[in-house]
Amino acid sequence: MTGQPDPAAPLRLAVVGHTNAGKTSLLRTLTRRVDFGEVSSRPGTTRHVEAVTLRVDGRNAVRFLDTPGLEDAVALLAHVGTLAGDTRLARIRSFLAGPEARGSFEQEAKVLRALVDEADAAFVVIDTREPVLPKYRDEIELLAACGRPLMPVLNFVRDAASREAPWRAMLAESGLHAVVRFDAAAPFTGSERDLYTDLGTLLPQRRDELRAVIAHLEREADERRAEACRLIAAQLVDCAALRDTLEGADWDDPARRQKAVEQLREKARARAQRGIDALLSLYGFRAGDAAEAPLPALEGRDSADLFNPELLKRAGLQMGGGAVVGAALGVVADLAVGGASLGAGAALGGALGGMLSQGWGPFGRRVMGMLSGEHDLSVEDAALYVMAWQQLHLVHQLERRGHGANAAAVPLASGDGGDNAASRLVAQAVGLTRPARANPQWASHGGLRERFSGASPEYTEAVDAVAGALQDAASAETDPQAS
Ligand SMILES: Nc1nc2c(ncn2[C@@H]2O[C@H](COP(=O)(O)OP(=O)(O)OP(=O)(O)O)[C@@H](O)[C@H]2O)c(=O)[nH]1
Ligand SMILES: [Mg+2]
Repeated sequence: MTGQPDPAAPLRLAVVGHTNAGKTSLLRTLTRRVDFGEVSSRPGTTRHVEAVTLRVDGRNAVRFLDTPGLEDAVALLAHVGTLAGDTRLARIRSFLAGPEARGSFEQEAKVLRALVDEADAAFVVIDTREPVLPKYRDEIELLAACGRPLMPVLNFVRDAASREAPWRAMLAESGLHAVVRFDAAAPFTGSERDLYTDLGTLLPQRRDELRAVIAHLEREADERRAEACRLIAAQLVDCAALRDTLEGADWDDPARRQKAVEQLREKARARAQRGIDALLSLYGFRAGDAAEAPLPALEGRDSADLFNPELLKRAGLQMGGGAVVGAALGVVADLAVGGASLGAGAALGGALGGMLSQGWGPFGRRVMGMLSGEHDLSVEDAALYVMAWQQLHLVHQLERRGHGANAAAVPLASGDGGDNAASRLVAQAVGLTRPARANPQWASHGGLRERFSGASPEYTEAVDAVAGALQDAASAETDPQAS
């Protein structure tokens, strides 16, 4: 159990602490596994020691042990004090070998056994909302007696009730000077890096392994964001390619026309929902974790709906005021009705453009009679902008969210951030979907899993271009100085 580490063996880290401190939540967040263990606000949730590994470059780099919460440290410390042994660790071993370890202190014994026999070090998770009670001092003393390096992890530090200072003071008194702040529900940017870096000060002989873990996590984060941008880009290109054709008679009937508009909107919403689900799963969350899903939406009611008129209006401004689509079909301008553009089709030619942009009225009166051909409906750029912005914002949230919180879902943004570098880049990304307007067959690439197989080079090129602009937008949003 002691001596030099086997370089092929994973680093073994026990996660210990008082019941309900957020141990299982921390592990979910560190391993990005929303399905690991059971998380609940009721105490005593985790009943057994459970392992979960973090793989780095194809090998098991860290083996975490989730443990049950400590409940009765005061009584246990008193009991251990009565046992035979020259050292604290010897007395802990006597306890683990004795009958009480299978009796009234069974829960505590599981924790201490994991620490003594199966761990190289431990994270001690602390609910900093709690006052520093004597029982918590006893917990630290018991854990320290196990002779393993301990790294306190201050949890719930974002909570208004957090009492970080007295906890830090108590830990320092106990000889625990390396302390990490970590909110398992909403981790700070870089706090994972701090966690492993500081652990390296306690485990100097494992420092290189820990550096490799950090490098891997950062690479993974970059790759995840690039993949997220490709997913959003595929949704946008797919939606830009959506095109429904209306026969002349359906076109002439306002009710049928409106129905066709709504059908197209539904298609766009369904695709957006698929994009959201794909993003959630990419970040290790479950579908349904994003609140205010745009489906099913009542027009104008749902603040996060793609076709919310207010959002479209703002998006239209950001897009440069116009709703100019369908250029590849030879159409100069579109008649936009709440985000579903009523493309006039190639047959119209350019001459009617100015008139069409006036709205339904003039169109109905002056043009309707002239036309009896087919008409194309397509999704307006402004709606694509709303979709891109919402999904990018979701990515931003997911990057900052822990996997332990089973409470609040991620809200979908109901507006953009105004005119800034990020929103200009989003507008640029939408502009890059243009080739899709001339390729209605691309709309069927919507199945995300197979989105790149069998796709034409033009399609892949368009998705890559849009994804590139979205990546720039994501960086601009994360770091406003970056652009
Ligand atoms: N706001 C917030 N909630 C958290 C945080 N960490 C955990 N929680 C919540 O606190 C409760 C307890 O979390 P668990 O992860 O089950 O705690 P535990 O230490 O594993 O508990 P036991 O297994 O019972 O010992 C759950 O409701 C979590 O969602 C945090 O950092 N911030
Ligand atoms: Mg637990």
